[in-house]
Amino acid sequence: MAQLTYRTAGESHGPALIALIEGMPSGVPIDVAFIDGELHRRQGGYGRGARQRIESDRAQFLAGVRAGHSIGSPLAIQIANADSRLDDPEKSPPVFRPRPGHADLAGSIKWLTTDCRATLERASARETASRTAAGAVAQCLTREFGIECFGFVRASLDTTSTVVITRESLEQLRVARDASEVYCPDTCATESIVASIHQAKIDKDTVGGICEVHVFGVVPGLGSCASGDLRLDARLAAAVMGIQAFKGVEIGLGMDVARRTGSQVHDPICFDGAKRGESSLGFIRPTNNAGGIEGGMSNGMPIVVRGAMKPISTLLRGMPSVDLRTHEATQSQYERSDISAIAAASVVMQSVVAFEIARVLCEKFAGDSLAEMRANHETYLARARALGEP
Ligand code: EPS
Repeated sequence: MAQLTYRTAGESHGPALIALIEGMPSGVPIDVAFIDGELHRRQGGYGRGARQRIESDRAQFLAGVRAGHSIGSPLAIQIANADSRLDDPEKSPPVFRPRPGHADLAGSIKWLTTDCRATLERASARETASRTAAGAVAQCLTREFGIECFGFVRASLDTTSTVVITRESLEQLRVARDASEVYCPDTCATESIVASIHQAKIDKDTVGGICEVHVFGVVPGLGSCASGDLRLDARLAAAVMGIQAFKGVEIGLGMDVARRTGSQVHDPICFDGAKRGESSLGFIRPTNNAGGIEGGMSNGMPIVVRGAMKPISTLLRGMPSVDLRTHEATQSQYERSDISAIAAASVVMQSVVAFEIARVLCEKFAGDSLAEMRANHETYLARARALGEP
């Protein structure tokens, strides 16, 4: 069967966005309410622009689903764009003054044009609606294996939340996150981040931040140390860096591993037979500096990924730029945009991380149907739990 993959298509102001998912086993319940809920969350957050009042994203399944379940064929999802105007020269005029930080300059040179419009339409983070839909479908699969993904905003500018994320408190954390204007389950940090986005608006400036995703319930052995491209951490890093505006990714301690000695970094290994039934198979680690991944493979601890999003590159006040037609110095062109999309980015990041987890799950427990995957999963766990037994 095909490897689990997805592709997206669509421009920000074209008729629709598309996600095409291949390799999904049959029999997976497709929870449309959950998928639309994730699309709705992605549209929210303090600092979003006027576009979100125009759109109300919904996933329309065009293929691959029957009676609420996947049928083993490719899934095609369409999300309609209400603000469709790509070919209207008045509403979508050419952009000749590229925005520093956006795809405008590099893309217009790449495609040999002085008009950045076509580049910016595809580079736009509107495309992340498709990824959110694909990732939400992936979560319909991972949930069947007891895997829970939780994405939120950890930091922005000089505010960093110290909130502790545990599986036991996931329900409360979800409620707190969803009540936060910036999807941060920490009231003080939320207030501070909202205040800085508000100030950026006054200053005609923009704000980024750090998103974090925790994945609970992943059994050991997903991914592989056999080659670099199969490593789970490498795949997660590529998936997160593939999100528009992301400039950094960390797993577990991340960059801080370089500032500590081995004994301060590596997580001791203990065994508790009473916890054999859990996803760790009883191999308890008092710390999780590895972020749930060792040797490119899941180790049974929660997977922890952080991603840094730069501030939005469309500034109301503009930035120094040049006119591509004349090469004369000018200010960058303003296009309607957001002040901050960090809350939305946390939903997108949860989705792309979930998709990678679903992908390695399908590799390890390959099957054409959910039932076959489940059987392979149970056989593996039974054998893994029996290791070391007399
Ligand atoms: C974006 C510019 C804005 C954002 C957009 C990303 O779009 P518009 O120019 O239509 O106002 O709102 O994000 C979305 C539309 C979305 O749904 O996330 C950009 O230039 O990247």
